Formats: sequence, structure tokens, C-alpha cells
Amino acid sequence: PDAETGVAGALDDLVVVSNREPYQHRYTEEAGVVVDTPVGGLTGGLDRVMRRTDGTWIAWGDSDADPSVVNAADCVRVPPGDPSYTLRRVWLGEDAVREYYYGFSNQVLWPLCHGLHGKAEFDRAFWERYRDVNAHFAETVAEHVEPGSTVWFQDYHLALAPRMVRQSLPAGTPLVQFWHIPWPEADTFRACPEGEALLDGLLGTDVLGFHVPEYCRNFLDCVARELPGATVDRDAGEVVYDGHRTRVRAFPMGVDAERIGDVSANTPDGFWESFRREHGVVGSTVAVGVDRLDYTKGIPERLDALERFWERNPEWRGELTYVQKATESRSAIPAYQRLGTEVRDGVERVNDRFGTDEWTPVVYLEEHLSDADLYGLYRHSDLALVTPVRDGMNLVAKEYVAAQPTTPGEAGVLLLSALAGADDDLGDDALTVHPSDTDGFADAIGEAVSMPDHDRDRRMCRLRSTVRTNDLDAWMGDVFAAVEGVRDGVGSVGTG
Ligand code: ADQ
Repeated sequence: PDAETGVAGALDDLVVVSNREPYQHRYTEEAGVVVDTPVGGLTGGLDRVMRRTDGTWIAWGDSDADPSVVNAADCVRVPPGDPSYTLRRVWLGEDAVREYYYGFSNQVLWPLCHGLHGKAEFDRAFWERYRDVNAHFAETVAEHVEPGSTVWFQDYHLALAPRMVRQSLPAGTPLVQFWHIPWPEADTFRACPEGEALLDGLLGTDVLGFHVPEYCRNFLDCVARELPGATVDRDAGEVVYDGHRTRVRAFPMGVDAERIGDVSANTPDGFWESFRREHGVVGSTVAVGVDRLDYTKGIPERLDALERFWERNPEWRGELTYVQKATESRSAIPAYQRLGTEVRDGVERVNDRFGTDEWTPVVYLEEHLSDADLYGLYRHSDLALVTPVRDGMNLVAKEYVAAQPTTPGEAGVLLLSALAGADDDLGDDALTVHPSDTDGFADAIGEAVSMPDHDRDRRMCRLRSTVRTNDLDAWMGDVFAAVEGVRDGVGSVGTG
């Protein structure tokens, strides 16, 4: 068995399929070919698993350089310097990126699944391209699968590919899909004209994973309502459709808590003082938020709550500083451009209203932070505001917990939205926030900044234990155990 996940077999010949690639080769005039690793929990976590295999990772080759200059080979061995698995790139033209990635994936499925179907831009061309790109991925997967392989699709970019590839795989090849974002309620899902085809595509899998049971229930409701001919067994969490059985399971994703704890505990002396000096962070208490600039993350709502808090608690002006780390994301999409403007204007508004020569209430950072700096920032922040308006899981909440000091009297406080998947795991010991309830949110900030040490310690101790137990390896282990469970009777009705 694999030492970390405790699972035998499934790791031997793993084919992972995702939109995002784990390594990006870029060409620069000064340095020649350089390799970047994109920000995100998915690629970093799966890369660690792939390093233990001799598998294949299939992903969109998203390079901003001329492929004839960069490494244009379809297949490259990675990680650079210590190659252990194959990265197979799927090349997409500009139109495909616009319509499949920015279009159907991020302007239809993303808002729809987050319950914001009013923001969805339904467009026939987006859908057609999404179907074509999924077919392209499916053909590429078929080239790389051998008897004994396990195929693991990631996320909402690839809902149709499982069905498309199913016929061309050797019998007995387990097909798994993990959906990293929420699955909406049936009433919301109905807004999507292509709903039936999406369900049909996903039911090509043997195991379909979501972060929390609520999304599994929503998915089963949608199938029962929208897909004629499907039989749904809610108690067993199974669908039989077109002679094939799909298990629908919750696998709450975790973080590499041990590594985050180690890195944060080894934050160099003087890091915090110089970070504060460099960014002008003053006062006795620091709150932190770390997000992609995405309208699901609730950043404007958070600024409103902080403004209300300082308005009502003038004694905290000059004492509580909020550090917002933001990363630009999907900025080719108008809704994201508008959000960027709204957030920057909000920061300016609050800083103009309360700021002084000595104190900037909201320190807004868009520049890149290394892992060590990010974990150091988490460690030293007295509270974290993780308050999305909707989020599949939210790994920042878990990273914050993993980075907290264990010394009595030094634990931070987690404020967590009731609308994040992470609330299932962490809600009991975090302070729960409803992000649009500005008064309640401001009260929760007040409660956090004045929470007695013993209460902080007690809550953080329990949170730490949850985050350490349900870490990234535990998540992978659960997924692969489910794969092992279906390997012999792969999905055919009557053998599951
Ligand atoms: P995301 O929406 O990207 O992921 P999240 O889980 O919060 O959301 O973050 C992913 C990672 O990116 C974290 O490791 C975080 O540290 C990093 N990150 C985010 N902003 C950053 C910043 N400004 N600077 C540096 N690093 C930053 C999707 C779903 C989530 C789900 C994950 C994993 O939307 O709900 O938790 O996938 O399944």
C-alpha cells in the first residue's frame, strides 16, 4: 500500500485529467525557459500524489509563450529536475479558451453551481465549444489508458468527458470525477438549458465525488427530476442509468496540514516585524483574508462589515488592521473586472473614512506571496475572515488553522461563512458568519477580537485536530478506497 494514503493498487497507473496543468513552461527573453507552478490547492495537492506514481496528467497546455520556443512536446516529464510522471498537454486555440474556459465553464457553470444563475451567460457557442473540448480531452485520455489504469477527472470543466471516454476504455477501468465546487439545488440547476446533457456526462463515472453531503443530495435530486430513465437510490447514494451504476459520495478535501504547520513554525525570526514595516501594518491586532478576486468570495461584504465594526467601535481604530491578500483571477470576464473595481474602490472608501497618517485600516496586497510568507502571515494574524457568499470547500480556512501556533495564548480565531463547504468540518469551533448580514458580521468581529485566550485555545485545539485528521492524504485515501471498492465490478448493474 501507498505509505501516505494506505491504499494499494489505484495509484499504480493513475491518469489524472484537469483543466489546469501543474507546471507551466514559459519563455522569457532574460531567462529562457522558466517553469511556474500555478496558485491553487488542486494542482499542488495532486502533484504530490502523482510524484509517487509513474502516471500521466492530462491538462490544457496554458502557456503564454510561443509553443515552438517553449517545450512544445505534447508530453513532458515532470517535475522539472526530478521527473517522475508524464504531463500530457492538450493544446487549445484562442476561440476554445474564450468559449470553453471563460465561456461555458466560468460564465455558466461557475455562477450556476454557486447558486448565482442570474450571473450566468447562456450562449449556444459556449456550450458547443465546451462539448468539443470535452471530446478532445476524452480522445486524449483514450490514448493514454491501459488495462489496470484508473482515470480521475477533476472539476467542472470536464463534465461531459467521462461519458465520452467510457466506450473506448478497457473493460474494468474505474472512472472517477471530483467536482470541486458546489452542486446547486434542483430549482437553480433547472435554469441551465443543457442540464440533462451535463447529468448524462457525469453519470459515465463509477464514482462521482463532492466535498459535502449537501452537494451529493442536490445532485441526486437533479438526476431524479431532470433525467428520464435514471433510478436514484438516495440512501445508498447511487444512480443506475443506461445500465451503469454511479456511486455519489462526499469526500471533504483537506490540506497538507503537517507541511503547513512545519513551514509556519519555521518562519524566520524577524519575518513579522519586517512584513509589518514593509506593508504599514500597525495596531495590536491583525485580521487576514486570502482570496482569488472572485465574486463568490464575499470581499465587498467583508469590507462593509469591517467598516461597520470600526464605525461602532472607535476604540478599535488604529488597533485592528485588516490585511487582504487578493489574486487577480479570470480578468478577461467583465463580471471579474467589475468585482476588481468594486473591491479596490471599497478599500479606498474605508481607508479614506477611517485612515490616519499613522494607520491604514485595510492593507491591500495583490502581489505574489511565497508559501513561506503566506503561512507566516496566517500564523501571526489574530483572526482570519473566510467569508465567501458560496464556496465548494475553501482551503484557506484549513490552511489558516494548520498554520496556527500551538503555544497556549497564541491561537487565532477563525470567522467562517455558513455558506462555505468547510463549515461542515469546522463550523462548530469557528465563529459562524452570514456574509451579507453586515451587523451580525460586525458583531462577530467584535466577539473575535475580545475572545479570552482560553476560549481561543480551546477552539483552535479542536480545529487543529480536525484539520490534521482530515488532511490531503486522508482525502486521497478516501477517494482511492472508493475506487478499489468498484474495481472488480466496475459499475455494471448488479455487481456493485
Ligand atoms: P478556489 O476557489 O481557488 O478553489 P480555495 O479553496 O480558497 O478556493 O483556494 C485554493 C488555494 O489557492 C489555496 O491553497 C490558497 O492558499 C490559494 N490562494 C488563494 N488566494 C491566494 C492568494 N491571494 N495568494 C496566494 N495563494 C492564494 C476551488 C473551490 C474551493 C475548493 C477548492 C479545492 O472554489 O471551494 O476548496 O477548489 O477543491
